[in-house]
Amino acid sequence: MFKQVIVKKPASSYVNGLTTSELGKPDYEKALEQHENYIQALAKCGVEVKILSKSEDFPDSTFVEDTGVLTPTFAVISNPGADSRNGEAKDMNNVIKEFYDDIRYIKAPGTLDGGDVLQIEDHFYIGISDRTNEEGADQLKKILESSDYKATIVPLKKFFHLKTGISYLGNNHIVAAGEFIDHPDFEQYEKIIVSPDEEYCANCIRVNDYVIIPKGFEKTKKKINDAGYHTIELNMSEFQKQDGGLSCLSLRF
Ligand code: CIR
Repeated sequence: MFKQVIVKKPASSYVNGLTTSELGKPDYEKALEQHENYIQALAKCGVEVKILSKSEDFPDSTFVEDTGVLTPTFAVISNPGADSRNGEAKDMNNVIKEFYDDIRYIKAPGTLDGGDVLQIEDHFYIGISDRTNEEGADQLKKILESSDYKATIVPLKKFFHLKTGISYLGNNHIVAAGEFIDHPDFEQYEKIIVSPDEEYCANCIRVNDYVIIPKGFEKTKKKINDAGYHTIELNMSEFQKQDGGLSCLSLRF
């Protein structure tokens, strides 16, 4: 059960943020509208939403997930792997202090993006990607294991972040795309398989009684509904253009 969520308004500099997609430049007004709908959807899920004001200095800072990893008892402030995003973690540290007394840190030369961390019950999976290096993943693994969590490091082959291709819904169900469909680390879970043409839908978030999914992925939506979950669909077009998905836009705890 999540009680609290942190989000951050996109700044107008958002349209100049990092991306590998070829979907075109985001429309800022549309991004603001989609972000507002995201906040409304979270509120419908019964969480309290803390909305941080925008920071023009950090174009990608609306993707707050990358700045931390939150557990019920302690927080880990990450050390984001992209130079232009690294300072976002410092800002988030000040916010997290309002909620947590116990805060740990990923330290250089370790880098880690929260988008590379997937929690499945008491087991954390940590992706090694262009943003999260081995040193960062090892640091997080040690922090988690010292608090009796399990942790597995998963080197990524193609996905941008670990959670770009896999989500956990609860009840042993994962939503998996691409390299995660047959991945040995995830074979013990019951899979909702995402077809290649719907890959963007592999990043979805279970928030209490709902699974929030991106709009327009009918096959995956049906599979998630058939597995017994209520879905809320959101148009994510302006975030997809900057390589962002539903999980990236919030820290949930
Ligand atoms: C970036 O390249 O860092 C942003 N444009 C997208 C970050 C997406 N975050 C996430 O998947 N957790």
